[in-house]
Amino acid sequence: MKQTRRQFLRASAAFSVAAIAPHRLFAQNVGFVPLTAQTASMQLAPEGYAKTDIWGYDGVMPGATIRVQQGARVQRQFINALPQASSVHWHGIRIANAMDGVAGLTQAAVAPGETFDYDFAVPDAGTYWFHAHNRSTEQVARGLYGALIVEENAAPDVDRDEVLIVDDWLLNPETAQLDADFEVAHDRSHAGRNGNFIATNGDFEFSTDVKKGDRLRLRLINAANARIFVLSLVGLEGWAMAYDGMPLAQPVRIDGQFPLAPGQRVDLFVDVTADIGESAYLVRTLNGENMAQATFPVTAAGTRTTRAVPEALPPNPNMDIGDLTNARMLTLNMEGGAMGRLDAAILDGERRTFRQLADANQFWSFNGVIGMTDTPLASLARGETVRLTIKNDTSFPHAMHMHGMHFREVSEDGQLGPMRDTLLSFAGQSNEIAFVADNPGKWLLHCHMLSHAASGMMTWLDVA
Ligand SMILES: [Cu+2]
Repeated sequence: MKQTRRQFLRASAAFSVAAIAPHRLFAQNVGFVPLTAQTASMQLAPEGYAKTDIWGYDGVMPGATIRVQQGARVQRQFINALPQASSVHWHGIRIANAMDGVAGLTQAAVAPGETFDYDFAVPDAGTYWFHAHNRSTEQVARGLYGALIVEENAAPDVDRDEVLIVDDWLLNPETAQLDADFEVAHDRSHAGRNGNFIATNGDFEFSTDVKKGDRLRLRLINAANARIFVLSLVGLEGWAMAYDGMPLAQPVRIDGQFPLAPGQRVDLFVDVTADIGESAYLVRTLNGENMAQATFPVTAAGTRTTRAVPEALPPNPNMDIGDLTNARMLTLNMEGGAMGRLDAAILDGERRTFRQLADANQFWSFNGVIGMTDTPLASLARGETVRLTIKNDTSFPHAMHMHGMHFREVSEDGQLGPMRDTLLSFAGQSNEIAFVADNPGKWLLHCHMLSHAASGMMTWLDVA
């Protein structure tokens, strides 16, 4: 079956998930729900193509959504039934450090056949996600992720709550199998590993019926290795309610396109304004073309036709950054990559020329250093307020993710922006973020373009 790339992207056919029951390889700890990373296959490409071999939690991609109440505990016995060591990171949760799941920093990678008990409280309501954090470029691309939804204790006034995980896959158009070279130098030195097949919740023609006038909560999560989704709404009047889990003080009306970088989430409230018999859409714009990222056929009238602008979601605890006057000032210079200006940087304690770095398949530096070292970017006292300037002296955008703590962007006039855990920094930009180092432990700070993280863009903060 020969198709052009575009036809492949657009092909339409029925779709069904082949859910494979998890193997019960291991005894289960009392109270802990098993979460098994395992190989599986699913009909990702259109019918007529082969099923795609994936790695999934409990054999499905995305993994089953974990939904808990704010303040509850999450207890999962991670079971590694993969042929490769792995670990689970709970992205955006202000978590106890030992549960953060960063192989090589907060725990050892869990070997094949071994288990690890994750046990943590979720202090903040909102939209979070979990994903593999060992050899992430490969393991997330193979499908090891799912949504972690923390519900407000007072349910907001919406008719529906939908988790929409957007992702792309790099598939061989003949075999529908994932390109298994996860260390391509071109991807690492340029924009990262971009896929040629795009879908929502693993369904390239994701569709769910709605009623006119309904208010939906759409929880968008970008699980892609590198793709920045450019999204907009058609037939929906919408408001951004939260970024990266954290409620906005005031809902922000969606007007036009908005970006969603890898690792980022946005909670939208959307009112269905399209007429019965029509469809509303979440639209992605790519190379000047608009395509349906999710379709909402309007099949009936809802119970309400007019609505007030939504009230803000209740704030999470500890969202106040306080006074920045005496904040510690730090700088992170991001350099390297193709079309960059990096002449040399430190790799494994030695100064290497950019040519030597490229030979080692390493391309990006933070403050002149490539990748993780024993020395953190900064050692912070617990409770210390920090202002961190992130300078993007590269030719590519980066999605900087801080583990364990959320930050606010500081604008040039000193205003504080929304609280987030992942900052989209465009080429040539300088962004300042501020945060309170209130969570003790070793916290990774890295680019969520996973090929970039694997080729240099990783450091960490030590909070004592
Ligand atoms: Cu990057």
